[in-house]
Amino acid sequence: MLVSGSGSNLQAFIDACRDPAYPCTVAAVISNRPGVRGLERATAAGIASEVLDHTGFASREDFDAALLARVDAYRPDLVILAGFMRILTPAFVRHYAGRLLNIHPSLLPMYPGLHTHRRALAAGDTEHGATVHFVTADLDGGPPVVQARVAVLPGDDEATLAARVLEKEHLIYPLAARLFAEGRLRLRDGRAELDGAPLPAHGMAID
Ligand code: NHR
Ligand code: GAR
Repeated sequence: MLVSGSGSNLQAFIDACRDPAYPCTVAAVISNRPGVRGLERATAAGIASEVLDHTGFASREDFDAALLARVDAYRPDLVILAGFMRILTPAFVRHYAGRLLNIHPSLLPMYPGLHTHRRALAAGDTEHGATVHFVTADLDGGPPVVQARVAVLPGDDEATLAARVLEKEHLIYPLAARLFAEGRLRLRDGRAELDGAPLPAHGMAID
């Protein structure tokens, strides 16, 4: 699992794993930023963790090559980006094609990139949400797997809206990983499939 910050999505997985019926385990947590809460959460849960500080690398390619080597050392079935804030190179994404998931805090394809809550508020949207998607070289443009909506309420600011979206993230991300672990979810010919049938363009809707 790759993190850059607070790791509340990591925590949702740690909590899901307390159920013996949950079919995933978190093999390791790698952060590109030292000292973040996500690393503390990993330690507290007895999960191996590492820091790979991107500021120590001359290029994105060099950082991603080192990251790939560290990730591969754990032989993961699935690589999960959870609040990971570095854009990954096409070489990294290709290496993990079909086994790399991200959660993005918007109703993709709306608002790829950063500051999604601010942008949804500025646009006057009445709905917002989060999307789990397979990662491709197209930033936040890979095939959606699961999407959850929330209402934007009068008086919302970035913090209140982000908190409402995060609650949904904590439900849909462990769900998506479970479907993958059960062999029900896969990427085929650039499309996300559930039980052998293509998912809708926005992914499975969870409300
Ligand atoms: N990499 C690829 N190739 N494709 C995706 O879809 C990716 C990805 C890496 C991360 C997460 C994504 C999000 O959910 C993600 C999806 C970081 C940035 C960004 O601009 C944008 C989107 C996402 C993550 N990062 C800056 C950069 O220069 C750094 C910003 C910072 O450090 O605060 O890498 O939102
Ligand atoms: C989450 O809202 C996640 O969707 C978002 O950052 C937050 C991380 O929270 N991801 C991105 O914006 C990726 N660019 P967490 O660290 O508490 O899981």
